[in-house]
Amino acid sequence: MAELHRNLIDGVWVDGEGVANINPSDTNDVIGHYAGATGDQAADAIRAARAAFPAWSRSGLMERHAILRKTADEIFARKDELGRLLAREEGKTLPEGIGETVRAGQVFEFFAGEALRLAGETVPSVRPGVGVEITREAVGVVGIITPWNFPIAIPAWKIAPALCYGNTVVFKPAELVPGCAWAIVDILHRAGLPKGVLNLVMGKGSVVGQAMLDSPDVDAITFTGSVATGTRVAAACAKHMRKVQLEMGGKNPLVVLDDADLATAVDCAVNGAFFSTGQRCTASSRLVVTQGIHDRFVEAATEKLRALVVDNALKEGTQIGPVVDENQLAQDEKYIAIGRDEGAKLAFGGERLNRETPGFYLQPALFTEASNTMRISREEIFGPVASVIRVKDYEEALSVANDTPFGLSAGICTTSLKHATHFKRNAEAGMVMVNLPTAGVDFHVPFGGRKGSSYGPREQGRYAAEFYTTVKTAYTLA
Ligand code: UN1
Repeated sequence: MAELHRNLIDGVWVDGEGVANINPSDTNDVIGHYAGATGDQAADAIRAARAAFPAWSRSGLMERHAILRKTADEIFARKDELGRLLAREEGKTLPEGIGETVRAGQVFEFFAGEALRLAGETVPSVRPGVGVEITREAVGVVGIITPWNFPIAIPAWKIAPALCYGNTVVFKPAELVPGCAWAIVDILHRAGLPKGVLNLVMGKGSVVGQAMLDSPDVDAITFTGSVATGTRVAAACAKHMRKVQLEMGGKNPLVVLDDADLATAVDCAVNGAFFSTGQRCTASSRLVVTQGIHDRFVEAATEKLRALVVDNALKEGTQIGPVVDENQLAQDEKYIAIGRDEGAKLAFGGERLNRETPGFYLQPALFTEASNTMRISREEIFGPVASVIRVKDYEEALSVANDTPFGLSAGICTTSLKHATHFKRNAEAGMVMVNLPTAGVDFHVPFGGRKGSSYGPREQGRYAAEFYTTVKTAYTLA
């Protein structure tokens, strides 16, 4: 059996029962074995993080900077290898995997810099002779729970700010993608993190995640994943009065107006809805198209879809990799059946595909004649499935775009400054894209949404400090 990748607890690699990590592009390919942590090991990890907190939260800025910088450098240097591991365990294409790896490096680089830019405010008091200082301090032990769809970027954008601001971490990656999580922890550990500052506990949500939720010793939890799990995380955090940050689903609209440049609109739609196999919370799953351009748009989008190469993620020329696993594929197929039953027209795709290697291949599916009340328009599918909703004009498009329980990202394709400006102001979403796909965001600016998509402070960029620090106001009589 291949080498067992173990959990890191209090600076020591700890054994556990190995679970096989399977390649969704080729189910005969076992990437490695990764130890599932027990509840007791999760408790050990939390204790270790607690013990390491006082020293780490007061550690020198240059120490934090150097470790984050070194981590960034190693990720950049190994981008091809790590990008390949990512593509192999998650199923996005090799170029997408390498791109995501570079993004993880950029996140570490950004927060290496932020460690040197910590600042507060000094203001006069309303009482003469008194001074007031406003500073930010680390929150404590942060529990990090990450999803399978961005196996390296999401761990990076949670771990980097946590460490930058002086927190200690217990990190539980998604069961389906332990490979990148293990690699990033190994890099940080070798970069010189003191023991206990970053602990890795791989394994089941019901065991490891639950131990984190139940422990009174975790001060904050940041979670990206499903609405159902996010709701449970929030309830557990409320019980302990702990800080919580949730990034959950999306049902992101891409509005296409009559005056849009057709090629731009089709590129945005196909990229936003289907790249990364549609497995992004920012995916454009609702294509809201005005009637004057509707038929031309559907025709051009279908043509583009027909030409897309769906195949093994590691194969050169593949544009869409497989779905991540059998469960997700079954969910995608379930929704395709629901859409048909609801009366939407399956204009293209939706069938399982066989390729040279056995994997979870699905032909990207495009529905037309969908309405915004159908389940396929309201519930997150999280696969390469999108629906075209025909509308009369901009006003109806905006109202359909906003009529959703979610509010992560919203896009518009138009050449009208008036409509673009109005949409930016009135879209009920955390992120708005004009003539760009709804998915694919920068690493240095805030990420997050509204309504059922997100809860708590934004992630990424300088706004990350809101979650990973707590504010102190100190008064001094001179
Ligand atoms: C992106 O679209 O570039 O889980 C990022 C997700 C998001 C990240 C999307 N948290 O899909």
